Amino acid sequence: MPRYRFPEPPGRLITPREYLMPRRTLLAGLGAAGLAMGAPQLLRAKTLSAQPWPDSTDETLTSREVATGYNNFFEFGTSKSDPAAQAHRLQTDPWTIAVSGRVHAPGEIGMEDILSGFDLEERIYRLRCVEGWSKVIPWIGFPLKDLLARFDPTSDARYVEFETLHDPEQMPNQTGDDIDWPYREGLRMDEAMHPLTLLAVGMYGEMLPNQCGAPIRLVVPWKYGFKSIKSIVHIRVASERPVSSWEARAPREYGFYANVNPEVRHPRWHQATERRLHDGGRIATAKFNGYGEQVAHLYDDMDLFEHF
Ligand SMILES: Nc1nc2c(c(=O)[nH]1)N[C@H]1C(S)=C(S)[C@@H](COP(=O)(O)O)O[C@H]1N2
Ligand SMILES: [Mo]
Repeated sequence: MPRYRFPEPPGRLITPREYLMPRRTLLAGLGAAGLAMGAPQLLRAKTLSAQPWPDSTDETLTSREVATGYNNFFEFGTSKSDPAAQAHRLQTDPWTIAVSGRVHAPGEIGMEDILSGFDLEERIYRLRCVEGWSKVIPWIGFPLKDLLARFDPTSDARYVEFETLHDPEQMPNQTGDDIDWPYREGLRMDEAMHPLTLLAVGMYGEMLPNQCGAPIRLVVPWKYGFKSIKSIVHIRVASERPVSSWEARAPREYGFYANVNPEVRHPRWHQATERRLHDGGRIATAKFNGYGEQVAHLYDDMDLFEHF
């Protein structure tokens, strides 16, 4: 018996035809056999329909091949090709996320509960991601706020911290010291509650491939890529600002906020342009990665040069 079924698609379909044709659901990928094999499963059943974020980009999508072959996932190595070559070692089923800290209902939630709790068939978000290079990806996911709500944050909840799995047997580069493992990231509560802050579970109509952060990762489109932490096992709601892994490693290079700001140089390189991966073209990087209309108000009274 399927553990999750897509309802009938809504009438208005916006996502490009090529991502509607495969007629897949996330369901097949949930089977133990499916995920254990590591390959993203072809998803069966009803049409995967779409209701993207209304202001999502109309830029050309990055091909699936490029998006899944050029990655950063330091747990598997530091070169862009390591994740695709090594991430098959990661066992993503079963998977649970523990939610702790400033919440009234701390606990654990399994991936199948997460997936069955959201109308994923209506949740395709075509968003751009940037960090020197840029991709445009049709994510499947849901706003982080919808998961946080299930755990009922307390009134002094001001930040959210995320942690990736720590298991050097599955993640071979965790024996090295590139990062103080496990990989950790954080958001301020209003950033975490913004509807553009997603937990992604799929892309291109399939379950996330391991190198892209299976089975569940963060996507924060107006921030530099390193904020979008992969393969999350722990979410801690906090009253104090957490210190993220990159910030801990090099505080002058990687700020907590990490908002895309082409005017703020990284000490070792400028951040004014990006290389578009779909055609190799170099283009000017937009402030907030182009999502300023949606998110600039979050930072109205902040100096974004000081809080970079
Ligand atoms: N756990 C974990 N999450 C991670 C990383 C990582 O090394 N480990 N790299 C980050 C960085 S630096 C980037 S640019 C993006 C890359 O995401 P992509 O490979 O899907 O493009 O993932 C982010 N999330
Ligand atoms: Mo990155």
